[in-house]
Amino acid sequence: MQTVVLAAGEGTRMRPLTANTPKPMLPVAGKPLVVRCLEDAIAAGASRVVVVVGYEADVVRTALDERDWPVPVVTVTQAEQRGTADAVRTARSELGEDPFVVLNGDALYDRESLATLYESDAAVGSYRVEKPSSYGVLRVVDGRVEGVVEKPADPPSNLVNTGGYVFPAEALAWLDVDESERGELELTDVLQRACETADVRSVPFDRWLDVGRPWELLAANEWKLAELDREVAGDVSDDAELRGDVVVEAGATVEPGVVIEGPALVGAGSHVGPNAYVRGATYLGPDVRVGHGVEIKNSVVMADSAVPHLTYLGDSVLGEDVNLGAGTTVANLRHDGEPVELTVKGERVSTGRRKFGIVCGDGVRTGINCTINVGIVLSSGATVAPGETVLRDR
Ligand code: TTP
Repeated sequence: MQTVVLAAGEGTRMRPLTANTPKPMLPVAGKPLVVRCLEDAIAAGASRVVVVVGYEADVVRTALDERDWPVPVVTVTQAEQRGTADAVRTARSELGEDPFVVLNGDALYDRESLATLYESDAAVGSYRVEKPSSYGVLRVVDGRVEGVVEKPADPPSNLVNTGGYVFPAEALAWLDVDESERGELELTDVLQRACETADVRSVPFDRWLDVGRPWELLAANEWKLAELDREVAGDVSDDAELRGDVVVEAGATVEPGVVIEGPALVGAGSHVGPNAYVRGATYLGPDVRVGHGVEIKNSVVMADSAVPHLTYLGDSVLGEDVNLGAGTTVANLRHDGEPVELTVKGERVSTGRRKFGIVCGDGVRTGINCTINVGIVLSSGATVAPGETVLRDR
C-alpha cells in the first residue's frame, strides 16, 4: 500500500540533540530513526513511500537517496511545519486515488503489528498504556474507533494513538482542515472525519515508541540493540572479552583488557580500550574513542565523540564530537530512588526512569575530575571547568 512517512518536524523536545541533526537522522543502533521507519514499513507492506521532509530537509533527503530501497521512495518538502494534515497534503500530488498509510517518521512500530495495519482498509494503530492522559486517546467500541480525544483528563480508554493510520482514498479530499487550538492542521481531524464515515478499526500494537524526547532515544536504542545478533567484523584483541550479542563493525578496534557486554554496537572506526568496560545497551557511533579505565553503561555516544580516560558514564546520551575530560563522573540515580527528571522546553518532566544520567549536545567539553548530576542537559558547545560539580543545565 502507498505510504506517507512524516519526517518534517523540527524535534524541539529533543533539543539539544537536534541542534545540528534533524530528529529523523538521530541514530538508533547504527541507523537513522527514519531509515528504521522506512525499513519496517516496507517489510510490513509499503509498495511506495513518500517521505515528507522539512527541517534540515537536505540532510534527510540525502540519507534516503543514498540507500538502495526495494520499492520506490520519493521525498517532498513541506515548506513550513504547519501540522501533520498539512504534511500529508504536501504529499498529495505523489499519491494515487487509493487507500494510503501514514506513519510518523520519528516512531518505532513493531513489524508484526505494522503488517496487520497494512492488511486493513481503514485503521489506527493503537497502543495500550497505563496513564493515557498525556496522549491522544482513542474511543473504541468493539474494535471500531469512534474518535480521538487529545490529552483528556478523563480518558475514554487506555488505547493511545500511535500516529500510524490507514486512510480510505476519500480522505485525500479531507486534508484541508481548519487550524486547531494550538494553531496546527491536525491529521487527527481527518481521522475524526474518517471515523464518522468509515469502519475505522483499532489495530493494537505489541510495541510502539514515540521518539520525541532524549530518554526516548535511549529507549529506542535499547529496543533495537536488543534485536542485534553478534557480529564481529572489526579488529578485536584476543585479550578482550565480548559477552553476548555484541556487534563490532569493520574498521573498529577493541584493545586488550576490554570487556563489552551486549547488547552493544561498536561503530566503524571506533577505538575501545585498553581496559575499558562497556555494558549494554550501549551504542558507540562511528569514530568514537573510549579509553583506559572508562565504564560506559546503557548509553548512546554519537559520532566522533571521545570518553578517553577514567570516566563513568551511565544511562546517558552524548551528541557528536563531545569530549569528556579524564575522571568525568556522571550520576545516574537519585538518592530517593524517584524517577529522574529532565528539562524539556523549559519544563521539568519525569523521564519515568529510575536511572538516567545526562544529555550532551554536540561539541560539549568537560574538564578533568568533574561531576555531573542526574538529569543534566548540557547544550551544544557547553563547557565544564576542571573539578566542577554540575547541578544545573547549561
Ligand atoms: P511532532 O512530534 O508533534 O513534532 P516534531 O517532530 O517537530 O517534534 P517537537 O514537537 O519536539 O518539535 O510530530 C509528529 C510527526 O509528524 C513527526 O514525525 C514529525 C511530523 N511532522 C511533520 O512532518 N510536519 C509537521 O508540520 C509537524 C508538526 C510534524
